[in-house]
Amino acid sequence: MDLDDLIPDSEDETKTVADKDRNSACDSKSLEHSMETFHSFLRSDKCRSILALVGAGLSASSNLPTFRGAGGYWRNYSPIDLATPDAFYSDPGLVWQFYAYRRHMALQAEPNSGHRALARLSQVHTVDFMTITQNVDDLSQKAGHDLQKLLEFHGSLFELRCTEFSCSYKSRNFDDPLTSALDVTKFDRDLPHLDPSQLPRCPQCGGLLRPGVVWFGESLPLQPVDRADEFIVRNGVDLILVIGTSCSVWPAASYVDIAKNQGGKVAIFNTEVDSELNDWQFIGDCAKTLPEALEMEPI
Ligand code: BJW
Ligand code: ZN
Repeated sequence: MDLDDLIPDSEDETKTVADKDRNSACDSKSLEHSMETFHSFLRSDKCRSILALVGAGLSASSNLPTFRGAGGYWRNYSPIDLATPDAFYSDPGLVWQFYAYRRHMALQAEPNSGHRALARLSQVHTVDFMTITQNVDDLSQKAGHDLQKLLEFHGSLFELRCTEFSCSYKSRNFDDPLTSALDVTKFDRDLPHLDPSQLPRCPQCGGLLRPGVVWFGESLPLQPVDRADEFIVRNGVDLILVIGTSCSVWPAASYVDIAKNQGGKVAIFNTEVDSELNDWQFIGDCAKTLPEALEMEPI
């Protein structure tokens, strides 16, 4: 597949704003112009290396809540109670119910046109491409994203790890529910207290298993971070696509500045306007704007 195959020759109406055009952003001519300048950059030989930084907004149209903002998890629950090692060790039953619910929701969800547009870009061989995903929901994988070009920075809901220091047990597991006590189809304040014996246990040593996600204060997995850095050293970054992320969590967020410092252009795909000066902002649901920017039709 060639990059040109993914880019429309003519556009229907698009809601895009380039910061350079922001003063006249309401003028539909300038909106079309932004998409045109994006496409001509994408087609040019100045755009040989593309990095995508993905966040929860990419899966919003697949009915998976984001973390921050209206309807986000952190609007109703504290990340301190649910997404830190301390939270897990003080109440593993509560944290496991949160992740059991998230696994259940993610297993019900289907990838949307945004996931599929990125997956198609990952099949293009005329451009160097890598996706850093902060998402743990497996939807990019389900959409057929090339796994060699997908770096899971925050782990996966479907990885289980043993908590015993002396045990290295790790597995991929898609069972739903994981145990009879973890049949959680609603996550609310009236959850039962669970005893650790009701939670997933290690088949090797009997220890408590934990979700293979990265909590606040934990180091990111070395391999994806190394591979992201290698990609940048080898190819540089001509363009970074910043998709459905608030860029509020580090080190993932730092890749925008890393790309900028390399002279890379920045294209934001978000429902909210970003106050930073970016080369392009495509405002709206990225399940719609991303396929428009990258390919002919949302599938
Ligand atoms: C749409 C849309 C639609 C909606 N279309 N758009 C340097 C400076 C400051 C702090 C730190 C630092 N280095 C490290 C830290 C501490 C910390 C951190 O970043 N804290 C910040 C809060 C300040 N980082 C860490 O602890 C990281 N570890 C680390 O750095 O280790 C080294 C170290 C250790 C100890 C000390 C110091 C260093 C680990 C971070 C792990 C984050 N984990 C979580 C939970 C994962 C498991 C789970 O899924 O439950 O990851 S937190 C949560 O936030 C989750 C997400 O991946 C992550 C990012 O959120 P994301 O994806 O951006 O979602 P939202 O909700 O924030 O945004 C959604 C966006 O979409 C919004 O903009 C919407 O507008 C938009 N949107 N619908 C388009 N349809
Ligand atoms: Zn074990």
